[in-house]
Amino acid sequence: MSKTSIEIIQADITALPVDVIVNAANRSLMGGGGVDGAIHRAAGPQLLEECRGLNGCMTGEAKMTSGYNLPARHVIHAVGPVWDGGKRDEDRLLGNCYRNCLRLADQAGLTSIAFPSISTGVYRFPIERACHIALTETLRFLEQGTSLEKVIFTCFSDQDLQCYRETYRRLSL
Ligand code: AR6
Repeated sequence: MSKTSIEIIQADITALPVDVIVNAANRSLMGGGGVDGAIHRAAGPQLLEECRGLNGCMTGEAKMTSGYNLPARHVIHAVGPVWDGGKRDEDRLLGNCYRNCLRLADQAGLTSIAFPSISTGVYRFPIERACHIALTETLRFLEQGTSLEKVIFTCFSDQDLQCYRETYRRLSL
C-alpha cells in the first residue's frame, strides 16, 4: 500500500491550492475550451506566452509550466486521445497521460497534484472507461514510491463524481 492519499472531489480545478494542476490540453498547447479555457483564463496571459515556447505536445505526453495567477504553483499540460471507438490505442494513450503527469510531478519533487477527467469532455472518451484507467494507472504508479503525498481527482459533474467514487471503491476492495 502506498502512503499517498487519494481524494475524489467535485470542484473547479482552477481554485485548488495544490503544487500542480493538470490541464486537459490539445496538441497545440495554445488553449481551447473546457478545462483548458478555464485554466488559461484563471492563470492569465503569461501562461499562453510560456506555452508558445513549448512547441506543442504529442498525444499521451505532458509538459509543465508555471501556474502564474492560479493558486496552483504549476500546470502540467497533458494531451489525451480523442475517443474514436477504442480502436486507435485510446486506452494506452490515456494511461500514458496519467503516468507522464505523475512522473513529471514526482521528478520535480512535488507533493500534491490535481487531475481533471482527461479526454471525457470534448474528446468524448467514455467516463467509466477513462475513470478506470485514471485510477488504475495512478495506483500502479504510487506503488513505486513517490514525492507525492496527495493525488486529487477533480470531477465537474455529479455523475463523474459518482463514477470515480464507485470505481475507486471497487478497486480498493
Ligand atoms: N474544473 C474541473 N473540471 C472541468 C472544468 C473545471 N474548471 N471545466 C471542465 N471540466 P474537456 P477533453 C471537466 O472538454 O475532453 C479543450 O478545448 C469537463 O466537465 O475540458 O480532454 C482542449 O483545448 C470534463 O469532465 O477536455 C482540447 O481541445 C473534463 O473536464 C479538448 O478540449 C475534460 O473535458 C480536450 O478535451
